[in-house]
Amino acid sequence: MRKILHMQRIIFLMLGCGGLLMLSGCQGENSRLDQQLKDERTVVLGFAQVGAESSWRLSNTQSIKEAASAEGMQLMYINAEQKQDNQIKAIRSFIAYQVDAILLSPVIETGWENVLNEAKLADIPVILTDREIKTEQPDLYRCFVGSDFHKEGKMAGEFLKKKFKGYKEEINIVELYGTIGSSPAEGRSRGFKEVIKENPNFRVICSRSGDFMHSKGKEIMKDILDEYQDIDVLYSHNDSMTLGAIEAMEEVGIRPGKDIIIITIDGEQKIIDALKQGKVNCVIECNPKLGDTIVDLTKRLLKGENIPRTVFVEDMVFTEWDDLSLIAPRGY
Ligand code: GZL
Repeated sequence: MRKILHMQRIIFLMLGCGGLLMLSGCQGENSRLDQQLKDERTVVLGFAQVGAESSWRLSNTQSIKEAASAEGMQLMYINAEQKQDNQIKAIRSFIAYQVDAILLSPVIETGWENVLNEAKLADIPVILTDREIKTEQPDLYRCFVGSDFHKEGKMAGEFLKKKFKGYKEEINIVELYGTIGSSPAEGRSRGFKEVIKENPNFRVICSRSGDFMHSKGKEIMKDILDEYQDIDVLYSHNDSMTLGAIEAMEEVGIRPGKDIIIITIDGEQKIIDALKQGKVNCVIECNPKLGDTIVDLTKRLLKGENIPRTVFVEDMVFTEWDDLSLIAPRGY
């Protein structure tokens, strides 16, 4: 009976999520589903991903898919296209299907109590991957795996202090903000401002959201360059927006990395190449390859082991002062 129920749930879920749902490794899913029906022990994970907005995100998704596949876990991946409603729908579908665990990268920090309480009532554990939530109910998720965004912001501020050590003039800073209300954008902004406030000549003259996207980063930087003539620094919350901003600068004859100092976060290959070309001055890495850690923690959780509440991954800093030939290929 349970096996038939299993098949019904799979069909329900695939219909329920429309085109957004992809069973990772879709090729030959019928044989895979047959296998799943045969093997009651296959762990099924529901993964509500933010979207596909940046190279970082694509690498993060791939890392989780590969790690789940390597462990023989079935991963139901849903690309929420940066909409919280899509993630909430996805979580409800995972609950209906009775997945073993839910992986959630919450597009923004708030608005999760109702649906995560439904997961709790269904006795389905939730692991937060990459981004965090703000809640008064700590038992809504079991673990967060990702970067320390506040620390990333502080590292960006520390570079700026070093870069302009001894300067007395006013330093005008433009901030390209990530998705408003997301934990990476909030943390990166807070950490950066905590550090630079120690230096009275640092001034953030403009802060606008490019939603972590290349196209919006370029569009907003164009507008800012029209409005402000005396920009010394760009602090950008991710490389996709930075690459768009560099295009906007070069289109009007501004030399990125020279006329405007650039600090950016993620560490994708294209931005490391720009650092090597002198177009960027500091790259704060945000490691997207969380898959192995997340799958290991999920396995331990499902075995009934206690797992840590927070697992921060290590992030490196690459600056114009480093031997850039030592940077290994980034893979994203
Ligand atoms: C950070 C992640 C951010 C990346 C962006 O962990 O949530 O979202 O910095 C991505 O590239 O869009």
